[in-house]
Amino acid sequence: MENQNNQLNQRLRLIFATNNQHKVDEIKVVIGDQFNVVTLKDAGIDIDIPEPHDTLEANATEKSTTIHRLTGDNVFSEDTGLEVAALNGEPGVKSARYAGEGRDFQANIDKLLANLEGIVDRKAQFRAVISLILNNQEYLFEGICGGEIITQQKGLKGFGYDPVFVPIGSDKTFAEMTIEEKNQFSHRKKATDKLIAFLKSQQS
Ligand code: ITT
Repeated sequence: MENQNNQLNQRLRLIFATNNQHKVDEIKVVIGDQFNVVTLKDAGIDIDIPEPHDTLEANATEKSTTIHRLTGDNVFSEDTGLEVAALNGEPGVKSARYAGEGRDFQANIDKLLANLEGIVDRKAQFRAVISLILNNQEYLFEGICGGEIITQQKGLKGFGYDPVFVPIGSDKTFAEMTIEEKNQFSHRKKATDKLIAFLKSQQS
């Protein structure tokens, strides 16, 4: 037991600056017990972090620096956008609030499908940007998943635009996949893999 506690104490502790439990669930599957990932909730921090900027990078930085300023701890955050080619990259950085301040997943999907009605080119990508603040220095990691937007939503798992997004290499939407299946394709998994590789390189 003491041995186990020692191992736990030695793992690098990182606060994950998000209020999105789906992101926490997906990233925890990738990181496993390699690092001690602490959610805002676990850390007792109840804050709605603003995302006022017009790039994913700047919003990710805003989230990690806000929590870093508050705690002084090592922190990472993640900002993701769905970039649709025929819509000039929209909803992009506005993905969460595409259909309004209510941040309603279904309303966002309805607006997306309405804007793509009759459009043949359905190409899209999810782009995730992770901002890590480690020992007071910031590092950014990106993950991209290409795919297409289907015309009618399918599946009940996941969150956000998952029911209308089919990644390249699959015939299922993200909402028809388990977290493990989604992680075989996902933007978030790719960005997290880069984060893990970097953290390991800093430890050795
Ligand atoms: P935090 O800022 O607290 O991390 P959030 O939900 O506001 O959580 P983002 O600003 O990064 O996160 O996400 C923007 C929106 O993009 C999110 O609300 C979803 O609608 C969508 N989204 C992000 N990742 C997604 C994914 O893996 N699958 C489907 N939709 C996703």
